[in-house]
Amino acid sequence: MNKESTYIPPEVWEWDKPSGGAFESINKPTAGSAYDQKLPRGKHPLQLYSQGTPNGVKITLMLEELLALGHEGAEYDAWLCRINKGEQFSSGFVEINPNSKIPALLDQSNGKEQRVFESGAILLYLAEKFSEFLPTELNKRTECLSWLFWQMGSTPYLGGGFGHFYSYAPEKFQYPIDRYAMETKRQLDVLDQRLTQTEYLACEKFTIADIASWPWYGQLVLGRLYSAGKFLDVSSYKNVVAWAEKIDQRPTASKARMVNRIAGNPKFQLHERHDASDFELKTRDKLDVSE
Ligand SMILES: N[C@@H](CCC(=O)N[C@@H](CS)C(=O)NCC(=O)O)C(=O)O
Repeated sequence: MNKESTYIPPEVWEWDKPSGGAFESINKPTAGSAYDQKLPRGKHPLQLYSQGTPNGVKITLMLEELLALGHEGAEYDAWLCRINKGEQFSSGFVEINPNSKIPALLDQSNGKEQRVFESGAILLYLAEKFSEFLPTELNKRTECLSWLFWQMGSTPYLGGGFGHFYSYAPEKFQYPIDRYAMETKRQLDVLDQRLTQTEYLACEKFTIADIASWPWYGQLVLGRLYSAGKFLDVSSYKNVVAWAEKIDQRPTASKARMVNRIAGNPKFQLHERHDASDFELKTRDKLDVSE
């Protein structure tokens, strides 16, 4: 970075102009709802308000896994919340998640209402509710929660750090790209070394720790995130690649990636999911794509 482009911060920061980059129209320094609108509700116990980003895919992967195990109580309506249009700032969404970020879940089972926000909290809620994907033995349960919290704490450096400056920022700045590429590679090495010890992140079984990490680190090493596979030399993290491919082969994985997805091949975009048959009948290629 040369001297002319060095930023000298004022004494008090003020929001006097949009920040530039892919999200400038939705980013602002205040919280709360921007307009009044109720959220739609479907008939199923679980109502998911989300978009098919990696954080969204964590929850659809968990729900499809629970349904594959036969848990009828995990039936869900997935409603699309278009974050690039600012729909996370509707009054209805903010009631469910005061932090205005997808994914957000409302459990309306048994005539009660429970909101859950933050993807890690949603995974833990569903794991406890259905007694699945969270080991009961203390040592393994603790290991599982350690990796779950590792993902929640680490990934903002991959997404908000590396992904933002490599893909979305208005210009390519070397300092942040170097800083976050280094941290992202360090995190991939953490996973790679861990996966020499166990088959899955927490233990020999697939758990919510894997469900939380795969949509980010799995997609990254499979070359589906930020077109950064070559730049980060992801193929050198052989154990992470093998782990990612194994999870990718689960029948639920492709479904999970389709729900609330609004980009890419229309065959793999299911904007809303209200029934298992929607994967066959209601993808974008099969609907009138006039909206
Ligand atoms: N820590 C949150 C992060 C959620 C998050 O960052 N969601 C993004 C999409 S992946 C979002 O809703 N962004 C909209 C915005 O920032 O306004 C979680 O894991 O649930």
